[in-house]
Amino acid sequence: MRHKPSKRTLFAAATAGVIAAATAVASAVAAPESARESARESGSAARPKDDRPVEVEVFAPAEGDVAGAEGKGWFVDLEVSYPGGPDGLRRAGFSGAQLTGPAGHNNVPPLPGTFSPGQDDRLPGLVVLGSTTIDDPDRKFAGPGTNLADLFNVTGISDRSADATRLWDTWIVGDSIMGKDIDTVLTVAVVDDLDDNGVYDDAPDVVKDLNGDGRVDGKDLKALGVASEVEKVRFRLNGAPAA
Ligand SMILES: [Ca+2]
Ligand SMILES: [Ca+2]
Ligand SMILES: [Ca+2]
Repeated sequence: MRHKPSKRTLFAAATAGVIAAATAVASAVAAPESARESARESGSAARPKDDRPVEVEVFAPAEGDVAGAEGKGWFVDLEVSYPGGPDGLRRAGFSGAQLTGPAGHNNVPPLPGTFSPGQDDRLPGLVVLGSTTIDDPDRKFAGPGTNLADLFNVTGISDRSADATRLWDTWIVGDSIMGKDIDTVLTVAVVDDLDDNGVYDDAPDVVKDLNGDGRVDGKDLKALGVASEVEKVRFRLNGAPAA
C-alpha cells in the first residue's frame, strides 16, 4: 500500500473483509481467489505492490451493486492518486477544480469545466468506460469505447503532499446512457504519458479496439498504455422507476 488510507478506504476494506469472510464460508474452493479480489479492490494492506506511478480507487459503484432508477441517478465516485511533491498537480494534468453538468450548468463560474463525452478538461489522463454505453453520434457517444471522463460533475484536490497528489472525481449519471435492467462493467484507468511531455494528459475521447477482438475494454487500454492498474467494477443498472 502506497498511501495512508482515507476513511472511505478503511470503510471499503472493512466491508470487503466481511464479504471475503462470507464468501469463504459459502465456497471453500473459491475463497482464496475471492479474498485476493476483495483485498485488491479495497486497496488493503494485502494488495500486491506494483510499480505503476498512478493509482485509481473506485468507491461507487461497488461490485455487485444494483444502481439507479430507470438507469439514471447512480454515482461514479473515484479517487486518482498521482505522484506527490510540489510539481504533482501539474504532472497530473490537473487544470482546476470543476463543478459542472448539462445545459445551464456547463462550464460556468465559479468552478467552470466542460461537460461532454470525451477527455476531461480537468483530469485529461483519465479514462472511464462503460461496457454498455450507447452509440449516438449526435450526442458524441460512440459505444463502449466512449471515454466518459468529461461527464464528471465535481472534481477537486483531496490530498497534496510529498507522498501523493490525490484528486477526487464524482459523477451523478443523469441519463440512461448505459442502459437499464442490464449487467454492465465500469472500467477505469489513467493513460500513460504517451507523448512524453511529463504530464498525464493523453486520454483519448474514444478508445479503439486496438487488439482487434471485436470489443473495447481494459485490454485495449493496456494496449494503448496505462500509468495505473485497470480497475473494473461489475454491477447492474436498475430499470424500475424510483416510485
Ligand atoms: Ca470536465
Ligand atoms: Ca503527456
Ligand atoms: Ca479489443
